[in-house]
Amino acid sequence: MERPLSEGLFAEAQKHIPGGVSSPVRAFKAVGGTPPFLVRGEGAYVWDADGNRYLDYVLSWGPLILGHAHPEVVRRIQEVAAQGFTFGAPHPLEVELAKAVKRAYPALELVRFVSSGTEATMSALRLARGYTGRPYIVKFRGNYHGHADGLLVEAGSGALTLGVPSSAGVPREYARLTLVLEYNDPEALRALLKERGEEIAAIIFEPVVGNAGVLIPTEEFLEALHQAREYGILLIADEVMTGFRLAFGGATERLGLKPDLVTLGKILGGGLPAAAYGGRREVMEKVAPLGPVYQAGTLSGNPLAMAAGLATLEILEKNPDYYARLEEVGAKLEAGLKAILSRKGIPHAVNRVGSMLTVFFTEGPVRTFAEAKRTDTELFRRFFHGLLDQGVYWPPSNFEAAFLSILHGEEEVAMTLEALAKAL
Ligand code: KE4
Repeated sequence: MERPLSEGLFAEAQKHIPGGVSSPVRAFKAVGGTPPFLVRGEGAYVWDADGNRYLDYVLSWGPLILGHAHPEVVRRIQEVAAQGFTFGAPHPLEVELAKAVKRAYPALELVRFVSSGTEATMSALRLARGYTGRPYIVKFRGNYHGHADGLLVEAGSGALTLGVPSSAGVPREYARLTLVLEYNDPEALRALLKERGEEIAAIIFEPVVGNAGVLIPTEEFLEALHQAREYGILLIADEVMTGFRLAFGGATERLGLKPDLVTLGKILGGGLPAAAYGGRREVMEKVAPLGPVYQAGTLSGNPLAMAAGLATLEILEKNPDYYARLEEVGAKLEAGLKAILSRKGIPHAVNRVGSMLTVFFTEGPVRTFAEAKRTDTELFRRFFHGLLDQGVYWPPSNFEAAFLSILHGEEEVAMTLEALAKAL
C-alpha cells in the first residue's frame, strides 16, 4: 500500500509540530513507519490522504462507538453550530447532557463538564484532596489517566512505593505524593491501606485497563479497592475509556462498582472535546463556585460538544441492543483471532471485555502490567503492519486497546481475519 501524500505531509508536519503530531502515540514510534494522515471517516472505515481505505479499530482512541460521522450526530452538531457554538454562559444542553449522564450513572448526584479526560482526572484528584485534606493519592502501574503532573509518575523503589516522575518537568517533590502499586495485586493494596490509609485522599484506577493493552481486574482486586472506604479514602473510577462502552453505565454498571467519584470522557463528547467528573453531592459541593476547590474552563460545557455527546448518549440509550451486538461481534473477532494464531502456532493472549480488546504475543496470561511488558512487541509490530498494509488499522501500540463500533459487523470481522491470515 503506497502512502506518498502521507509521507510528504508527515515531513511537512514535523517542520511545524513536535514529532509532526498533536499526541505522541499518533507518531507510530512503537510500530515504526509513517502514520497515514486520515482525512475522512464513515462508519467503521477511514480514508487516508492517498485515498487508501482502512477498517478502523482505533476510532479516535475510543469516542466513536457509533462509528465515524454518524448522520444523526452530524445533524445535531450542524443544528447547534448554526446558532453559535460557544457563549461562556450556561446553556440548556449542559443540563440535558448532565441528566443523560445521571441516567447512565445513577449514583452521580452532581456532574461537572470539562474538555478532556486529563482535566477530569486532574480535577477529581484535586477535589479528593480538598475534600479529605489528605496529601497522598494512589495509582497503578500501566494505568493512564491523562497527563496531569501528579499522574506522570511511576513506581519508585523502596517499600513505600513513593512515586518518581515518569516525565521530565514533573517535580520530584510532587511525584512523591503519588503512591504507585501493581494493578491486580490486592495484597500490596491492602498492606498500603493498613500502613498509610489515613494519609491517602484517593485511589484512582481504570476499572478495565485499556492503557497497558487490556487488563481485566480480578474480583479480589476490586474488593480490595472498595475497602478504601474503611479508611475514608475516595475511590475514583476512571471511566474515560470504559464509560458508555462496556455498558450504558460503563464498567460501574457492568462490574457493579461503587466508586465515590467517576471520571468520563471520549464517548461522552461523541468525538468532540467533552469530559466530566461527578459524584455524590456531599463531595461535589466542595467544587467552586460552591466550595473551596477551584476548577474552571473556557470551553467547558460548550454547546457543540454537548450536542455531539447528547446525540451519542441518546442513540445508545434508545438502542440497548447495541451492547449485545458489540459483545457478539467482539466475541466472534476474539475467537477468530485465536483460531488463526493457534493454527499458525503463534503463542498469544487476547484480553477482551465487550468491545475493547488487545492481542498480546506471549505464552502465559497477561493480568498485570509487568506481564504485559514482557510480551513480544516486535512481533506485534509485524502484526500491526501486516494488517495495516491490507487496510486494517489496528492501534499502533501493544499497550493500547482496539475498539469496535456498532458498525463493525460480520463482514468487518471476516475482512480482519482474512488480512491476519495473509499477514501471518
Ligand atoms: P485525554 O486527556 O486524552 O482526553 O484523556 C486522558 C485519559 C484519561 N483516562 C483514561 C482511562 C484514558 O484512556 C485517557 C486517554 N487515553 C489515550 C489512549 N490510550 C488517549 C490517546 C492519546 O493520548 O492520544
